[in-house]
Amino acid sequence: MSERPVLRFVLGDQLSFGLSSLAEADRACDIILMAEVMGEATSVRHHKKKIAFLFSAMRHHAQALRDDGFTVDYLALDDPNNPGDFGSALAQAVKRNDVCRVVMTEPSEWRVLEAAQSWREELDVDLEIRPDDRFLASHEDFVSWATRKDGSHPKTLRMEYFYREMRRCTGYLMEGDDPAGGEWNFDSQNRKALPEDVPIPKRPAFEPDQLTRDVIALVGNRFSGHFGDLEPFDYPVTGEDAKSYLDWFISDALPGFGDWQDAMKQDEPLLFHSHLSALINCGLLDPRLCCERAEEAWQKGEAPLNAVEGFVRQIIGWREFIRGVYWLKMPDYAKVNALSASRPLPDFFWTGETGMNCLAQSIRETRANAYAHHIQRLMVIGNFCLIAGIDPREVQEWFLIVYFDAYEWVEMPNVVGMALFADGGFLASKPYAASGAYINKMSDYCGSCRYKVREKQGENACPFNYLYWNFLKENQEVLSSNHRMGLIMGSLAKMPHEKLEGITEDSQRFFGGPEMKVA
Ligand code: FAD
Ligand code: DLZ
Ligand code: SF4
Repeated sequence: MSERPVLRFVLGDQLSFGLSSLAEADRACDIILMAEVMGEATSVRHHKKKIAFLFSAMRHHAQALRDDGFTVDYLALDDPNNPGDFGSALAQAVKRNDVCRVVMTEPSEWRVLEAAQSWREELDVDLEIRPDDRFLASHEDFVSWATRKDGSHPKTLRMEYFYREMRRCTGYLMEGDDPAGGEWNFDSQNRKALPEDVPIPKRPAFEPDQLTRDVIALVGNRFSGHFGDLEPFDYPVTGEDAKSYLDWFISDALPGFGDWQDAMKQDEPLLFHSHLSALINCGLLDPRLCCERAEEAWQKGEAPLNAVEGFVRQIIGWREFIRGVYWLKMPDYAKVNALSASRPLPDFFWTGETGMNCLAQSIRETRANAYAHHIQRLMVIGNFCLIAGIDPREVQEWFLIVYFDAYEWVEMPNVVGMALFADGGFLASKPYAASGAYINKMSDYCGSCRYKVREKQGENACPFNYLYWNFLKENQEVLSSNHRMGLIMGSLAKMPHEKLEGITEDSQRFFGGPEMKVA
């Protein structure tokens, strides 16, 4: 009698050979299920380039698994028998392949994990859900770090202390028990404005093959109403191309990553950022490999320590910390709104049509590339949403739709915790609120803006200038108790009444004006 196969269900962001659900898989017998489903592609109306990237990466990964000897049951979106959701696709595959049980790696998102738990009850075979050990810290590791001896959680968590633990555990950039170079964090060296004459490395383009072209045609047909440009499409979509892209980053961009990490430049969407997040998040690249390659570059003298430490911190610090906070705080985290922000998201988030050049640039680049770098996300788009008091749920949905690295586990804490302070400071010690002066210092956007960054009041003044003070005023009660805001809240308290009135007037005019139009 032949053995019944085990069905190994691999989700779209689990495109890794070392996946826990594939451990001990029997290539001769077991079956891997992968499914493109309408329910996921429309759970929010994802950017066209994001869907194309993920479907192409999924199809290439299925092929790579087959080349490695696995049998893959791949359900394409346009398969006439595609039921359109994960649960039904799984139930059909269990029957079709007469499997004895199902194994999967834990979904990265709460919504999908909840659904998976319900599939257990509906299937007539066992469903085993295994931890996702592609992350360096397990849920238990994070909870134990974030919990006090008496079992309670502190009111705030700080990434820096978690990061030091991660450095100790991984041994990355350690010299015995001490951090390499004598400091844990070289961020103070990483805030330089970008001089005009610094050449920007050119990101390599990957020509779409037939498989990617098929996906582009499919997405063009089925998702034409979704946000964003589908073409040109030149992203890496295979594990091999992802590694060669990492090689490029390590040699060409990493050396400048630290110095100009906070800089922004007109028509330069990438600068020295890695563009690796989508590749890491969908599983094509291992985060450990990225850190090891960066450390090796430092050891060989090919990249300075401030750059390498900054990059490693983003991956073993921020990325892991963000994921820990998501699982610690869900499901309530989705609803937090500590500052009671309630304004609707203005239309220009979808059109890019605004006189505010910093926002127009960042949103148009997002529309073209399904990517914006961290400082555009945090200090331009996020900052605007914070100081204009946009409803966190609307902001969250926008961020989940538009970026090709966006999955709820990473998008949500970054939006509600880091950018909007909507969790009341659990994740960030103070709001990342800034006036136009910050954007002007870190970019060349203001030079070609219709607004005047040095003007504080009136129709031509940079809106970030008066919205910043208006935000502090509107949230005076909550923010006055934050000790890191002491100095600025003191200045607000001392501000002459007429000046404050002018700020309120400008802000009201702006909120009621064309920039904030909602269809
Ligand atoms: P780099 O600047 O080159 O950084 C290197 C790597 O570090 C990234 O590839 C990423 O894996 C990791 N990293 C850096 N910062 C963070 C962070 N704050 N959280 C998690 N990982 C980090 N990142 C996502 O992956 N998906 C999202 O949906 C997402 N949404 C965000 C929303 C907002 C409002 C903000 C402020 C940040 C968001 N980030 C998100 C974090 C960060 O902006 C992106 O990871 C980064 O811009 C991706 O570009 P990169 O690969 O060029 O990053
Ligand atoms: C984001 C996304 C999209 C657009 N489509 C699919 C899909 O068709 N099939 C799939 O397996 N995953 C997709 N994903 C990712 C999921 O929405 C979700 O983020 C992951 O399953 C993690 O929970
Ligand atoms: Fe942005 Fe203000 Fe500068 Fe215009 S002037 S680019 S709105 S910061």
